[in-house]
Amino acid sequence: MKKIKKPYLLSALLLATFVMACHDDTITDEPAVKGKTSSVQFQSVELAIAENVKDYIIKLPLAGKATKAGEIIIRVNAAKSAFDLKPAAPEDNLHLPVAVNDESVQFSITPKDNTIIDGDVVVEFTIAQTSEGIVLGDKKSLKLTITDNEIPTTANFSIDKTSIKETVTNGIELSITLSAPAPGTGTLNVSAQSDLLVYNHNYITQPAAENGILTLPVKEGDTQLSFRILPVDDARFNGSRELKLSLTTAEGAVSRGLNKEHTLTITDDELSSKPKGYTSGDGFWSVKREYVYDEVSGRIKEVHWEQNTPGTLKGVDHYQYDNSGKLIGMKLNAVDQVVFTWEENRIVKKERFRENVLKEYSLYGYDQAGNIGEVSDYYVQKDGSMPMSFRFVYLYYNDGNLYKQLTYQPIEGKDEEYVLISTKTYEHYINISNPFTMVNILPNVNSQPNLATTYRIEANGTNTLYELSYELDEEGKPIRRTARSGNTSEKVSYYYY
Ligand SMILES: [Ca+2]
Ligand SMILES: [Ca+2]
Ligand SMILES: [Ca+2]
Repeated sequence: MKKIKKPYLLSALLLATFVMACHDDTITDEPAVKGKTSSVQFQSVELAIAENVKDYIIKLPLAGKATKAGEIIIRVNAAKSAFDLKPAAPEDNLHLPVAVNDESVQFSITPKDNTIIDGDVVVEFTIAQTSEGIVLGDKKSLKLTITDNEIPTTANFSIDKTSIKETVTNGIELSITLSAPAPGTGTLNVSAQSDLLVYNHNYITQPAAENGILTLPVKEGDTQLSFRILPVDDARFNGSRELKLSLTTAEGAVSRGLNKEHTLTITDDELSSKPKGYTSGDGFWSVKREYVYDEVSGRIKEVHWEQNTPGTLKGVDHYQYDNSGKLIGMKLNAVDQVVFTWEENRIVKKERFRENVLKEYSLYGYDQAGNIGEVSDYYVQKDGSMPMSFRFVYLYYNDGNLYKQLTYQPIEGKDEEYVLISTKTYEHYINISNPFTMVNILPNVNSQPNLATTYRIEANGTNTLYELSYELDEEGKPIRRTARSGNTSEKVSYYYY
């Protein structure tokens, strides 16, 4: 006998006496509680097995051999389609026969194995009934978890970036690769986000996105998913804009891999190839200009400029137009106001005001071909007077390219008499369009429609010739200009939208 604690000692002794007296088989019909009993229970209350095991044996030990033949009934609580039992369990009851001297009863379970992600199944076995001579131990029930042995397939964007022209309105298909055929059904969500692109306005998706989320269903066996982005073609100069696509959530037979992001650039046909700006200089000094265009009209809206000499100066000039699109002014870096005066469809005067006070002005004269032939600059002096400071004369080739700029200064005290102080000469041009003139006379005028290949400057008794060479992009637009003279060279880089 096992040790028994004191309060039960007496009854235990009585029971022991009784058992010893009644060990004879002749009294097997006596109530079991009065006879020798064995107890039955599960070995544990919880257990997990994989979906793909076969004939897994679940044993219920009998503490004390069985003294009588009988049976133990175990109630099975689960969707029975998930497994087979041996013996079978009609009406959810497993009948396990017990023979005399049995030390255990058992049954086996074979889960239904499949290739799909169908989740775990929990089966509860409960000892519902025992025959005479068998009592219940503590572990009356077993919670058996049949774990699904399929793992989700992994979804990754096939590539991380693409671009599409706004005009390709049937769109682009973007694919998502699955690492293995999908073991079941699932759902993958893709978010579409952009600072500049608005759904329905600038693009749509197939399947349609709801609140920026596309829902892609996954079918069993799928090895790839895809969706389409369809740009909306508009007439606006809206430039290249990025759409960020992200795999946000995955459910069921699919999980997210490492390549969760894809950037789609929608390029604009209106702004495409327009001059964006340039940088020039070397390590010590540099100049930068960037042009920003109005989205509706396509006209230059702002010029962002920066100078490093080596101290940095930068600012933004805003161009101002009237209703007909004429450039009527510029706000320079939010300080100075430039006003253009037009006559017969051309600018004849430019004035610069600071706090409404005129600081300088220029007068423009045109030659017979309509080119600007002469410019006179007038600056305010300390005494408040505004004499002419410089006079420029421009000479052109027949095709409108600038040939020579002559710079004069008035001779003090002598009316209408000038001294030539410098000339710039462009002796050769090549037949390639030049979006960035080297001589900005007025912002709405290109004095060099073609690329110049030489540039000569004569000033202070010197005469320097620069050879200009260009690097072109695949569309034939200049992307770099190198000016060489002797051992010195200077580079300018040009950029486009
Ligand atoms: Ca499965
Ligand atoms: Ca367009
Ligand atoms: Ca556009």
